[in-house]
Amino acid sequence: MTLPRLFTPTSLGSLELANRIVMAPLTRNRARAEDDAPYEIHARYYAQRASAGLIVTEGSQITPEAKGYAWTPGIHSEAQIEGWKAVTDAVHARGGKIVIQLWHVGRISHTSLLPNGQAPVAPTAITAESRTYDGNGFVPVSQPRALETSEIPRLIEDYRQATRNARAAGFDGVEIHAANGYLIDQFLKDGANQRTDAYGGSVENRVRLLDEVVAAVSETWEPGRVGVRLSPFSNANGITDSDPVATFTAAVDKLNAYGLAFLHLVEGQTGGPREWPEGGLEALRARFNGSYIANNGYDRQAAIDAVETGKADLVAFGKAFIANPDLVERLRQDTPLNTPDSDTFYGGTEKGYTDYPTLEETASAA
Ligand code: 8OZ
Repeated sequence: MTLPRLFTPTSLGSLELANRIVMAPLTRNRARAEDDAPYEIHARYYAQRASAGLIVTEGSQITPEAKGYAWTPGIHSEAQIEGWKAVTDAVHARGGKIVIQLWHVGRISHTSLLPNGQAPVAPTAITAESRTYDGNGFVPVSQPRALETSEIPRLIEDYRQATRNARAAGFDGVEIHAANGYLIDQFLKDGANQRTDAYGGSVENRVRLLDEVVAAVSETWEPGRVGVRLSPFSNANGITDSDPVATFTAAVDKLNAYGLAFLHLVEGQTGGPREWPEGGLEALRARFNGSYIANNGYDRQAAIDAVETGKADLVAFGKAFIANPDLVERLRQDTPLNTPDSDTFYGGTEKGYTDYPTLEETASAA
């Protein structure tokens, strides 16, 4: 039997990958409380998963104002860069590739998580119907304030600086988080963006922030090391759009100008049903001129089929990677998978993080 393409090497922009299985970005809320830095347990966790063709890290705030949950890591301070350097060294020592997800939550935050108790920033001062985790429990997100037009250049500069930091931390590239109802998605979707300046109103205006961020990030590093994650049809974090096919057709057209490493789509509802308007997802995928990473609810056979038929170039797995550090080997051998424990997804330390056994460990314990 020949090896399915899913398990074969590929190039992704400037990167050479050992296979087409991607570890999806996964928020785990285990950064060091005093400085939001990753540390030894993160290096161990990611190194355990280095056989993925590509690891996309958990979302990492580009500035203190970009933070929306307790204990998420940042990529804006020296301590954070140093912590991430240990992570990238550990992954590279095992032959893996790792990009960092650059994250700005926009309105999905709480004043208690932000500098000086300030309000979250958003395209428009509309409070999301969503909750966040403030370190004690789930709380409704705070009322945001609308960004002034004059603040946008500073925001773009924050993305540039985070990209420089990612490079200094030894990453292979970055993924721009433009999905799941966070800041860039808030600009894209008209349920959250009612601006009357050049960043709101028409589709052309709503895709402007994404376009400017991608331009800045790819010029700060190189386009072959930059990917973008979108969730066109997702209502995650209370976001809506009146015409996602039109909005995201315009977004993909913008992205096509850059020669990016990849486009990574959450297909349907984030972590939920794979639903979208008839042909909508397929049209977006066909319109993108680079490598396509598919995500959302794939199992082994669906991933093999998607890559075999060209529906996807790579497939990202989330929960399966939480519970299976050796997911690639398990999929290759078609062996049973460990079951993820949702009680330990968010927060804590090693338990449910670095203690899931590999096949080998399970065999030697038997
Ligand atoms: C789960 C919990 C908190 C944040 C996303 C970054 O949905 C997240 C996230 C997921 O993109």
